[in-house]
Amino acid sequence: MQQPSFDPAHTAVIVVDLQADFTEEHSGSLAVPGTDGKYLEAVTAATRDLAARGFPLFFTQDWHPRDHISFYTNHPGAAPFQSVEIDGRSQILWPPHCVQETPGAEILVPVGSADRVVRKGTDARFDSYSGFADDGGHATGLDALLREAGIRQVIVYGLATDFCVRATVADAVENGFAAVLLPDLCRGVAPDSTEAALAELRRRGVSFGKAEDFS
Ligand code: VGL
Ligand code: ZN
Repeated sequence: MQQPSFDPAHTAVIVVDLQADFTEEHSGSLAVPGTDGKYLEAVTAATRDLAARGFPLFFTQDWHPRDHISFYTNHPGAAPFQSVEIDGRSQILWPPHCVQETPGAEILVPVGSADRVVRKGTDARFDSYSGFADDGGHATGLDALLREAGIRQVIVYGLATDFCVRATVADAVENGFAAVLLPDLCRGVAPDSTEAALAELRRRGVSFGKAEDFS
């Protein structure tokens, strides 16, 4: 069904962290379950269709320095997926992933010359699940880019549902954008946190849709 309120002049697509290290297909260091070749084909096809409909594309890209705080290898004695407290914030320690200028950080969906890429997690001291701002409160520039483009609504999908998608969509709503999540084009790290993330986003007023709704 066409959603007439989603005018491409005011609606952008945000593809979250569709990067090699988060996929099984590319044997990523932090591969999210269900990220096989079929998943990547579905995301690529939907992204191409949405671009063809005139929706501007924004990509977020996890882009960490080697000494990033979220890597368990930078905390002597720590184990992967361990949760620790750092400066009063809870931080999950991940396997090193999406290191700047490495193949694991590459975006797997073709990025066109008119598309915008917003990098996050670039400051070694702060993690940044959200595409809008890091845990230190520093804006990535995504909000400004969307506003300059006259965007009022966003269509969001990508990886991972329970971390960067959840945080990015929550901040989009917080920043005043209407948001539609496409859950079929998202995959989560764990089933429980994925369910919780979807429930939280619904509570925050996010609507859920399918890519076909816009074609
Ligand atoms: C992500 C964990 C660490 C994500 C990024 O893209 O969801 N998860 N860094
Ligand atoms: Zn990361």
